[in-house]
Amino acid sequence: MGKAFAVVLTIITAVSVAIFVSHHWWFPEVASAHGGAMDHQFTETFVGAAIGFILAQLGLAVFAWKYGERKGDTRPIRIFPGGVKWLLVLAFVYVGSEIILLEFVGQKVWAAMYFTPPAADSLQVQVLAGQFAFYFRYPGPDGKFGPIHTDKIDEASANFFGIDPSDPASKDDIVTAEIAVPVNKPVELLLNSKDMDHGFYIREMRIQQDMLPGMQIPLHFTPTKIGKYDIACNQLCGLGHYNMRAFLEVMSEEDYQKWLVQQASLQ
Ligand SMILES: [Cu+2]
Repeated sequence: MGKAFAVVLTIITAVSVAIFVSHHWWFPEVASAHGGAMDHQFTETFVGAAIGFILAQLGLAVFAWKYGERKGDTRPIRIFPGGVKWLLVLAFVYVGSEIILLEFVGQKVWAAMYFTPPAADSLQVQVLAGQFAFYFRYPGPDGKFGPIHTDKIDEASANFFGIDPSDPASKDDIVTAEIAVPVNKPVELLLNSKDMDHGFYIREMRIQQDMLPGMQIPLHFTPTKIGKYDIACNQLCGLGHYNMRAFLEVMSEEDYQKWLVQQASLQ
């Protein structure tokens, strides 16, 4: 029984690894400046986890082969050398060192996004998530966002950000239902939620960030490819979650300026 189990386990391990190795790459093509480093890290993590997986499964197979029950075996039941305590210690060290190693090699890419301030000339865009839509706000010619007044949020009058119209900083703000940015220019998003936990995820940009009520969370990236990209909410936020999406349009500088003028005229 032990030997049969060992053989089956080895076959399952080999087939699983073969499926992963022969599979095409998981993500769509990178369209942001930091995306390459992110993919590199992803590959490293994947390979590291695969080595751990193979070693653990083969280790299990070896033990099953060697110590598995045999017909007519009257010897006493064998236990791990040193007893259960050392088995647990080994498991802790094995899993723990894998996690610490991955944290250690992965923190560089993460820190480059979250601990490095955005470029001084970044285009700032405020994002507001609510059940079940995203809205975007550009600061207008004065470069200033008026404050969000939650009590003034009113979908019926399209005041999604709770803008106070008498506030001079808010007067020129441009609110849109999709976001457009010029290519190769750093962007800093200021993420807000008005009701609950939402997610802001653009696969091609390799950005993903939760959006929480009461917090304005900054997130910066530089788009490098002109195109239209899906923005998905990736936190299950209610019955309409499946329908919560918007688009990011990366344009040439010229098209972006035209788009901005057009959006301003719609306010
Ligand atoms: Cu959502």
